[in-house]
Amino acid sequence: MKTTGAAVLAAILAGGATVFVPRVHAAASCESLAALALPNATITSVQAVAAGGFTAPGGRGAPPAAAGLPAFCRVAATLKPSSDSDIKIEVWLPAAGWNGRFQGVGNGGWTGSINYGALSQALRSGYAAASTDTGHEGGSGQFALGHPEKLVDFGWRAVHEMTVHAKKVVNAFYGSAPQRSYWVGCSSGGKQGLKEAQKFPADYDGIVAGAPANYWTHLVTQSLWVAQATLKDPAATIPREKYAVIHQAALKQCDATDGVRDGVIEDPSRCEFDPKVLLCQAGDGPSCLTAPQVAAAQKIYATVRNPRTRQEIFPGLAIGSETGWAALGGGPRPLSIADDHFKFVVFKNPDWDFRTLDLDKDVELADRIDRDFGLNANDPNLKAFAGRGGKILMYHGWNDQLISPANSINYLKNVESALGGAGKAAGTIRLFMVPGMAHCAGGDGTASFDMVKALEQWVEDRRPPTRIVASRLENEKAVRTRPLCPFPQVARYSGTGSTDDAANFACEALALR
Ligand SMILES: [Ca+2]
Repeated sequence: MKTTGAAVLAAILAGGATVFVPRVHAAASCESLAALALPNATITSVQAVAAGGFTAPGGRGAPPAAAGLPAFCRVAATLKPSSDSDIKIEVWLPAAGWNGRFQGVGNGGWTGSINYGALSQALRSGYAAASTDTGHEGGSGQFALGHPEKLVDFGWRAVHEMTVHAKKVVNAFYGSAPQRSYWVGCSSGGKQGLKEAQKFPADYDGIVAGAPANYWTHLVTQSLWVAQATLKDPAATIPREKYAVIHQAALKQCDATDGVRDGVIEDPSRCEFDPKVLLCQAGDGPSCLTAPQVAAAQKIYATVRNPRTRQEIFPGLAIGSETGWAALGGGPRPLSIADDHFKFVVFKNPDWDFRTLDLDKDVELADRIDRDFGLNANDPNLKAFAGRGGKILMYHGWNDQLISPANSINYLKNVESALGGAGKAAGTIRLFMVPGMAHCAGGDGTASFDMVKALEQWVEDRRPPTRIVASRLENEKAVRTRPLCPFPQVARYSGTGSTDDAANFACEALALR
C-alpha cells in the first residue's frame, strides 16, 4: 500500500474546500508498524488481515459481528504504565476506505477481554478502532486482590493509555492523525466514556455512553441490596415464574398512561405501582405474592438510602423491569460483579458474605477506598470537555435489570447544575431514555438505533439530536419505529395513524408530576 497523498491534495484543491478528505490508502505498510516505538509499550504483533480472514486468538473463533470483515491491519500491543501493568490493546486499521475517524470501544462488567464484536462493527463502518482488556484477563474482580496498580488500570488508566497509543498507531499508518475521535460503550463502557470526558477531556470529541455503570460503588451496593431483599430470607425469594405476574400487574397500572397500550411504559416515573395489589388473600398461589415477597418487590423498586442519614445511595429499578429481576434477585448467589467488588476491593476477603453488607459504614468504606482507584466516574464537572466543544450522548433502557435508569437521570441533573443549568448543559450532554429496553439492548421496546451517527452529526455538523428514531426488530425486520426523545421529553402519540410508525409521535416536554 502506498500513500496517495497527491490524490488527497488534488481532491482538496479541486473542491477548494477545507473539509477533511480521508486518505483512501495507508501511508505505511502494516508490517512496518512492528518497528513503531511507543513509550512504556511493546507492539506484540502486526498482521495484514485479508477480507474475511479474521479469527480471534485462543481458538475462540470470530464473533458473529466479524463475519465478512473488510481487509484491515491488526496491531496488538501490551502497555505498562506501571511495573505491575499488563494492558493488552488492539488497534484495527481499515486497509482501504478509512473514514478519517478514530473510535475507542468499551467493555462490560469487570471487562478482561478485547471487545472483538465492537471492533468489528467500527471497522465495518470505516473507522480505525481500538479496544483494551483494561489490564487483566477474565470477567471476575479477583485480579484486584494484591494488585492495586491493576485496579487503577481497570478504573481509568487502561482506556486513556489505549487512546493515546492508538492515535499514534493511526497516525503512523495513514500519515495523518484522526480528524475526529469517538468513544462508544455501554454499561462499564458507558462508565469508561464518562471517565474520559471527566479526566481526559482532550481524548475524545464525542462520547456515546449507554447505561453507564458510572456510580460504581453505589451501583454494586444497590445490586447487593436487592440480593439481601430476596435471598437473605428464603420466604422473601420471589419465584421466577411470578416475575411475569408482577410485570402484567405493572402494565395494567401504567401501560396506557402514555396514551398507547403497547406493553411498553413510555416514562415509568410518571406512574405509581405498588406490588401490594398482588398480596395473596390466603396462603400462597402462582398469581399472587406473599407478604414477604411483596416487601422484597417493594425494595427492588425503592431508592436505597443510608439507614442513618437517609441520604440516597442509589435509585431502584423502574416499574416495567420485572421480567429481568433474576439478574439481581433470582439467586442463588448475588450478581458476581457486585459481590466481587466488596470481596476483592473493599474487604480483600474472598469469603466475605453479602448478607453482612452494612449500608452505612461499608458503603462509606467503599467510597473512601475508591478515592485511590477511581472506579467511580460520577464527577459532574465537564467544563473542560464542554470548553473543547465535546459532546456526550447518553442512553438508558427504562427496563434495565442491572443498572437503575434513574442513575443516568441523576448524573444528567448533576452535570446540568455543574454547567450552569439544563439549557447550557444541553449543548454538551443529552440523555435519551429508551422505553422498554433492557440492559444496553433487548427487551420489549424499540432497542435498535444509531447513536454514533446522531453523535457525529452533532459534533461535525453542529446538529444536536432532538429525536432519534429507533426500531423494534423481529427476524431482522422493523415491526415498529418510535422516536427516542432527549430527557425529560417523551414521545407522544398524535392520536391518528399507526402506533408502530415513528411519524405519528412527537417529542414533547410534559409538565412535571
Ligand atoms: Ca404504553
